[in-house]
Amino acid sequence: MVYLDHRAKSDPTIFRNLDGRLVVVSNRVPLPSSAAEPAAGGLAVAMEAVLKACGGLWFGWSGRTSEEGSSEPQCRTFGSLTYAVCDLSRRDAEQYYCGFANRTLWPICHYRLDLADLSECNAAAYFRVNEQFARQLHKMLRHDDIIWVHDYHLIPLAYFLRQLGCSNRIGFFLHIPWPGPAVASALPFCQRLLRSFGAYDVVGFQTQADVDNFRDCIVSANAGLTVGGELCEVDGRWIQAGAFPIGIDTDAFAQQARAAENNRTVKRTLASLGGRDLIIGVDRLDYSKGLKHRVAAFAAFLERSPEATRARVTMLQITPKSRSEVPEYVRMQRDLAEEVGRINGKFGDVDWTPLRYINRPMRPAALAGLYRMSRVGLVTPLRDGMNLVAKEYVAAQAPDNPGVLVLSQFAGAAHELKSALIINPYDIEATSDALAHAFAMPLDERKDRWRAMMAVLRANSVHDWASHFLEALTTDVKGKSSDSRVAEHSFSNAVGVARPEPSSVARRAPSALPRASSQRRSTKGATQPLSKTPRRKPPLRPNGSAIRIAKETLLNPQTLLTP
Ligand code: ADQ
Repeated sequence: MVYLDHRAKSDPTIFRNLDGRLVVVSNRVPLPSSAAEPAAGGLAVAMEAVLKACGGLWFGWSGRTSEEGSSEPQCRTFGSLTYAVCDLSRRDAEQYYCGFANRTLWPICHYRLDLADLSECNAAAYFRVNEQFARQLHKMLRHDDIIWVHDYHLIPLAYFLRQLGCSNRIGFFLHIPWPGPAVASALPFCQRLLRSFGAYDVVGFQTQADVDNFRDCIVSANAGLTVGGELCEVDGRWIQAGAFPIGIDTDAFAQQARAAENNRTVKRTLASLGGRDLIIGVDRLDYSKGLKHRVAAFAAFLERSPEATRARVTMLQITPKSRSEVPEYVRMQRDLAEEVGRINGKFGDVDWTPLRYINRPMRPAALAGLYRMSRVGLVTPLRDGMNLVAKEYVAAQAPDNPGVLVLSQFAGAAHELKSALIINPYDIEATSDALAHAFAMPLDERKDRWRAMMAVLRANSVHDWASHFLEALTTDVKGKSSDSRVAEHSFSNAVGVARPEPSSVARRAPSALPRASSQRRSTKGATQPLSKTPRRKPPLRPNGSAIRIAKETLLNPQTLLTP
């Protein structure tokens, strides 16, 4: 079976050798106020590096709302890179962004069915806004643009672009986990969502486990069929679904950490510790990050390790608030602050605050220095697509005296950083034991583990990640153009294998389309057949009941990766 090895060293010239312009689409676009101002966040930095190397267009939501939203994107160009952003109406921002994206897709993809809002009007807004974005983007597209769509906010975007006659190569990368059918089937319009993946040419996930889950969902929701390798047929089109684990700019981050010795925040922190060892946690304030479990594990560690209490080991948890407009986040914020107060009250002393809890973002240089001075990086998400903090912590360490990474088995990063101390974050005692283990670990073992992890990070930087994805997107492994239908002969000719026998194919029954066939229109005379199966209307009502959503929503633009 022919498929790309995403772990092979990338070809950096791919950025420059793209045949067409690169168009990146993400929910939020970090519009700089000047060409010199760097974008914030891993994704932003990575995409900016790629777009600067090859030029292109970055399209998405401005993060602003107005009564009506904007009908035309506002564009700004810096050198060869154009940013195009649209405002949303308040209602759309509330229902699409705070609603379906952050209160339905986010919790379900993070296995939190208990927190999912299954409101039908939010789901409708999600498809409506995606259609709106597609219309606005379509006007700006050239025939040879390569389009790369990011994250769960925009799953159906390509479907709507195809409806408008777009036949460009379109790829999608999901930054968060994709659950198996038992969980994903709780999504309102689950089949419709899954079938809209069929409009992409390449769909990328963080881990092979996510890919496997996706393939299982396709089959179990009757949305398509899967064959060996990375190919799936979804809604009559072949898509390549593969794992493309995201990396960081390893060497640049390591360099930043080395230089951070002179950083003011780092110096102040060091002085305030008075020689005590530091454990560091860095996360957006999000229930997926396992913060409640983490502080409980730290308290258990103090409880169970008299030496740690005597040595006054300190934990620094840097956690900027996020999604404060979503009620679950407000509750979590309050509960966590209370718990931190309780732990400090119980263990603290007049000159020792065991748990320093900060709700502010930090500049990357300070963050890199704080990672470097920390004896332990404590990363305990209950579920995470990748978790870049784990990778940043490793990259920031001093080679001659590296700290220890304690990492949740439920982070995508655990699939790569196997030399970390891998823990089950739900198991508070095991996590507290891992902390004790980390402090007792001899220098040689720390060095060995760090070297192994650093080799992994160096072999797959964020630039490798982008270039692997773009290689896949610009390589026609399926022997088809984006506007072609699945053809028996083109499949076997292109990949050099016989079309699989029906027995080796997980088959789906004819099923509903993302939209009724009468709505499949095209513009400029370019028809875009999307399915060869008989069509039925999709079920319109999701299961479950609507949970009340906040009416007065204050959008708080976040500069982190997945606000
Ligand atoms: P996030 O859920 O935001 O990302 P993560 O991967 O850890 O999580 O990335 C967070 C980024 O924000 C890191 O680069 C980190 O340095 C930065 N950050 C966090 N707290 C900060 C603070 N206080 N100050 C400054 N910077 C801070 C989503 C998915 C992840 C996936 C990424 C990338 O949820 O699973 O790894 O996208 O694909």
